[in-house]
Amino acid sequence: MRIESELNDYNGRHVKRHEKQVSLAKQLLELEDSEWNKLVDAIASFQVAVPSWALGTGGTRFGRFPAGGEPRNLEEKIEDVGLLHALSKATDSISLHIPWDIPDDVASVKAQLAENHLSIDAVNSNTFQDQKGQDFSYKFGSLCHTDAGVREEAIEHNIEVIRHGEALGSTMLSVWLADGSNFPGQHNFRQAYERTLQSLMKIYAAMPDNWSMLLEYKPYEPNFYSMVLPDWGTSLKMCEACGERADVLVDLGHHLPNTNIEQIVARLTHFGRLGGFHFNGSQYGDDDLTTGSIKPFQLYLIFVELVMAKKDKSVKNPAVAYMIDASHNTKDPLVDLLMSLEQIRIAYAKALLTDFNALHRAQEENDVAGAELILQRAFQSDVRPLLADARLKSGGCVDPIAFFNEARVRENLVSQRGKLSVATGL
Ligand code: PSV
Ligand code: MN
Repeated sequence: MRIESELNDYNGRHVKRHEKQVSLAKQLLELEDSEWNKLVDAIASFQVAVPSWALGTGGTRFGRFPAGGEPRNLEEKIEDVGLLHALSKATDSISLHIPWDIPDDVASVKAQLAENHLSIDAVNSNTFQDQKGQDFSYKFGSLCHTDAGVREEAIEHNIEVIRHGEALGSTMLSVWLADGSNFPGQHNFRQAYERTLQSLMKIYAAMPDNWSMLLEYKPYEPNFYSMVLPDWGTSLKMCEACGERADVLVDLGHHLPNTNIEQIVARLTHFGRLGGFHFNGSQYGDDDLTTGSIKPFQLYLIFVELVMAKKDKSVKNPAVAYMIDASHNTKDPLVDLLMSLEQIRIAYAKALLTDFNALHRAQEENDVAGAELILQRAFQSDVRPLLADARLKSGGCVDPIAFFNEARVRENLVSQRGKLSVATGL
């Protein structure tokens, strides 16, 4: 969908109001122009990948209610992320899931990516479903399986994912395993761990030198008694055993309720093994809700850790891959993703506004109230004009969701792709 002229027209009609808000925000946040511009640049360069599987409706265990106009193939998924990026200027890459997103024509996919100013983020393997024609079943696990044949099949699949990723210019393999047991006694926990590790080591060895592996943990699946990779500690141990280019991936929804995720983030940065994030919102478990919709303060605290780590020269490997991993049932998927992108940048901007020197002093002096007040001061600020300015200065839209609705983007997609189009994948 070509939107440049409509976008310029929309921005032109709203720029006066935006300028007024910028001037008020500068006063309220007590920022000089140079400080404002520095923040705008930092926010503008903060990019979060969108996964190919989040562009359509996900559904629940009981049903799915299509949004209409959902992308039917890889090209249309790239088109949708291109649109999200054109509006938000906050998502310059797409993460693919193999086998759902195997390209028919690599050269034309690359050309389409370049046209949309996008690149390929991590490529994800899928050993949580059996694929047509495969020799063995993952019913009782994949990399952890008792049968070496099944393990080999899952290892080969991951290597095939790496090859597809290489062709498209990716440099990251993301591994999430649904391996686990349903009942007590089913698994020998120690052996299941060891088999998984040996399998992962083979996959790691097959990666090109400039690649890294992201290992995602998750405490439970419905109907499961145990997961082979349930927590950050297990993931960290496996990464350390695999090698320097294996890092832990934190999916916000993959924690039991009330887990202190910000402390996990601090631990992993301390060990130099935080590789990536999957952002989403969660009330109970892996709800895959809009990022920041339930616990915006926790999201801010996570960013405080990330920004602090970046400032700290003793932290090794502070580069982190950011991605949204959400599912949409009642909201329009594209609107939901725009909402998440906004919330993530809001939390980041607030973390950037945090007075870390004062926080450090308060911590050293055991000034408990003072330390908390420093965080609250930044968290309670309204940073939305900063974000809008970052978008405008990068050529995006002053208000992406208002534009999306006014330009009737979903209605246009429905007329092009149909009401019942189904995204390949989840
Ligand atoms: C399943 O929980 C999951 O949502 C994981 O978070 C993965 O990242 C994603 O699916 C794609 O495999
Ligand atoms: Mn995830």
